[in-house]
Amino acid sequence: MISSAFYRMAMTRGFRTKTLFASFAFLSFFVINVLPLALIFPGAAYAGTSPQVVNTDVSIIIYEYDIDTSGSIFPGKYNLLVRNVGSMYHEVVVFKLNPGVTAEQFGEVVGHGGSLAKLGRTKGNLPPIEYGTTGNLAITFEPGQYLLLCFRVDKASGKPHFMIGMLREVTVE
Ligand SMILES: [Cu+2]
Repeated sequence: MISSAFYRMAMTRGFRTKTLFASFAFLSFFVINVLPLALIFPGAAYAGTSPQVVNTDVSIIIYEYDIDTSGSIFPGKYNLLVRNVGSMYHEVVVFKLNPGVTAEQFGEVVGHGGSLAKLGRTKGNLPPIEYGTTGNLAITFEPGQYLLLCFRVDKASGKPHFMIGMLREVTVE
């Protein structure tokens, strides 16, 4: 009984010592590492809780003549992996449509040599990449309607690729 009580006491004291040490270690860590960082870069110490994560889980496949996305895109930062699995050069232009503008209207206006400025604006682009290669497209998506397009001109028909299939409408919400 005595040894048991002594053991319990020793354990309790040991626990207290450990807790105290852990508190001290945490405080030291905070004062030495976090506090100066917070003073130099306000907000940096909280980077882990801010929405700065770059999504790398969506890829885009381009070929004659289509653009496929591997998954849904939500508002946020993306580093899209683009794979050209076709047999010619292709590009990806990310165009954000103004509210109310449809893909059909975009096709009509641009097909007749109209201005892109009234339809929306370009949010990013991956310059043409060779077939069999990959590229990366870093882009921040806000809620809205987007078009993924290839403006390369088809030699046989003289038409831009987006008019013969390389146009993908994407809703971000
Ligand atoms: Cu193309």
